[in-house]
Amino acid sequence: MATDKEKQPCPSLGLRLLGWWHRKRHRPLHVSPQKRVAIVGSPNVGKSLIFNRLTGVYVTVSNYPGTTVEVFRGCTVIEGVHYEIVDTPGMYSLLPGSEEERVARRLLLEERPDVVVHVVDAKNLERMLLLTIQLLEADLPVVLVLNMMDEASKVGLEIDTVSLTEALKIPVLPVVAVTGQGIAELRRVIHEVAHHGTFAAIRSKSGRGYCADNAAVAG
Ligand SMILES: Nc1nc2c(ncn2[C@@H]2O[C@H](COP(=O)(O)OP(=O)(O)OP(=O)(O)O)[C@@H](O)[C@H]2O)c(=O)[nH]1
Ligand SMILES: [Mg+2]
Repeated sequence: MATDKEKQPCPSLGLRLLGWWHRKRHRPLHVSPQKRVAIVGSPNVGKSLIFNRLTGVYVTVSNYPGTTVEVFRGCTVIEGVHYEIVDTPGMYSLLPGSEEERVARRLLLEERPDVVVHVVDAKNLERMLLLTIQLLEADLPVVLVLNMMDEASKVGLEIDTVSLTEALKIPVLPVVAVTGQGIAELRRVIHEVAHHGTFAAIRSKSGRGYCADNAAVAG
């Protein structure tokens, strides 16, 4: 007598091909990451949009251990290297205040990501640089993303990214997350920082130095 398994009809070639494609699409989630990237910044600056642009739609969501704070983890491959990207809860400061800030702080200081992408709203840059300084003081490999450059331009704001790169000694990138402008360059810089550090990333552009608008950095 046929078992239940034997009674099931053999899947068609189409279904088997669909299964193969599905496994292939999801494979990156099951590969252990070689490098880890954390996206940090104040609430509502576009962290999740940048996270989505970097990872696509396949993400896992879980509560951070011992908390009710949700942490999104996704992945991407840059030049053959597998990266885990973590979208952290909004934080104003590295000094823990809210539960979200405590989780973000632990993600940074305990997991020690290979790259920390600090996203700021370009319109409120000055106010948000405090966190950049704290991240640098914690000896984290920071890339500063000036997001919402479309809105900054609309109100006539011009940001001297060359001076900012020179002053902070980290890559500074203008991004418009809603259109995807600057994301390809962000991927390149993440890869560079993960492998060679922030200083090399600054200098890697055309061998003359890197900054957001492709101009040379002095020195
Ligand atoms: N105009 C403009 N709007 C943007 C840009 N990036 C993000 N936004 C908008 O800003 C809002 C917040 O974006 P999110 O990606 O949710 O921001 P977040 O930092 O993840 O916010 P929290 O998770 O609450 O901390 C959304 O309405 C986005 O559409 C940008 O480059 N330009
Ligand atoms: Mg978010």
